[in-house]
Amino acid sequence: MVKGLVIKKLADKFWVKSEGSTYICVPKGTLKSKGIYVGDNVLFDNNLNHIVHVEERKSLLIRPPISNIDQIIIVIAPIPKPDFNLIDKLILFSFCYGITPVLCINKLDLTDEKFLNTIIKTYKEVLKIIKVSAKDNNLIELKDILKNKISCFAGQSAVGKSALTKRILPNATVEIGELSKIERGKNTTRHTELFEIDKDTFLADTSGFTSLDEKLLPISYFELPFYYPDFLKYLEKCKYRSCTHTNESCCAVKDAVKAGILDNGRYERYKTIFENLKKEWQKNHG
Ligand SMILES: Nc1nc2c(ncn2[C@@H]2O[C@H](COP(=O)(O)OP(=O)(O)OP(=O)(O)O)[C@@H](O)[C@H]2O)c(=O)[nH]1
Ligand SMILES: [Mg+2]
Ligand SMILES: [Zn+2]
Repeated sequence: MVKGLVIKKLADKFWVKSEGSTYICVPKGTLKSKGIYVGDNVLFDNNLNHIVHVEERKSLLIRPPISNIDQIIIVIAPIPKPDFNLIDKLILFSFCYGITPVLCINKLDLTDEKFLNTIIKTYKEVLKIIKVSAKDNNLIELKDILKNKISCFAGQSAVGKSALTKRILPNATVEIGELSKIERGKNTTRHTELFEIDKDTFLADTSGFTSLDEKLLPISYFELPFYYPDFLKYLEKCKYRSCTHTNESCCAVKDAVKAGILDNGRYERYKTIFENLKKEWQKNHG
């Protein structure tokens, strides 16, 4: 048996990398292909190309489907227009699974100050923000953030995840979409693939998506406030120690929203996620 890393999955086949070679494997009878993800560390028979065991995971994301990552690079751009609901949920999923989220504003060549300021104002207290352009060769900050970590790109279709991957890894076989295709709402990248940048540095390109179901979050509604770092510092000023910043009176978060210090859109999205999680909890707890 040999140890390897699953770097790509297509239909029922898995590309497993081990000591510089890549093996196309299938799972051994009892292992179901559905239970194996890109990012999994596996044991496999390198003669029969059978995966026989999947090691315990640090984490597993369903969207994008990848396991064991350290960092999720949420890519956004001025075109297509950002889906803030998706951004907030991706950030939440990252925090819930102990994965570091980074917000990467791409297509800097197409952005204006107003766009940048809105994003920075809303998210600067939440996560690290970097600005890049896949049209530019200078991606030092992004490359630096990737160093010695397993990262994956995530976000809407056509924001430039594959274009950035190609800039960082010129030899990677990734397809970059044409705008006509994007306008028809088609995904260019159709699978998740993990590329090796360096011995300890991996980057996954993934396919874009538009929605993320908060029901998949591994938390209950009353835990939600703790996953909003931008709200947390107000909690001690709220009247109630367990304030959820929804229906309570004398809430410092609500005051900060009213004063324009916290972004109203982000707060409204928080309330929606809170209500949906609460409904889910009530359903499961009679
Ligand atoms: N002007 C400009 N265009 C860019 C930039 N980055 C990507 N694009 C263009 O945006 C389009 C979409 O890029 P992709 O890399 O295919 O987008 P994606 O996020 O991988 O999309 P999916 O694979 O469908 O999820 C292409 O036409 C790219 O050339 C950028 O920094 N500036
Ligand atoms: Mg792509
Ligand atoms: Zn409050």
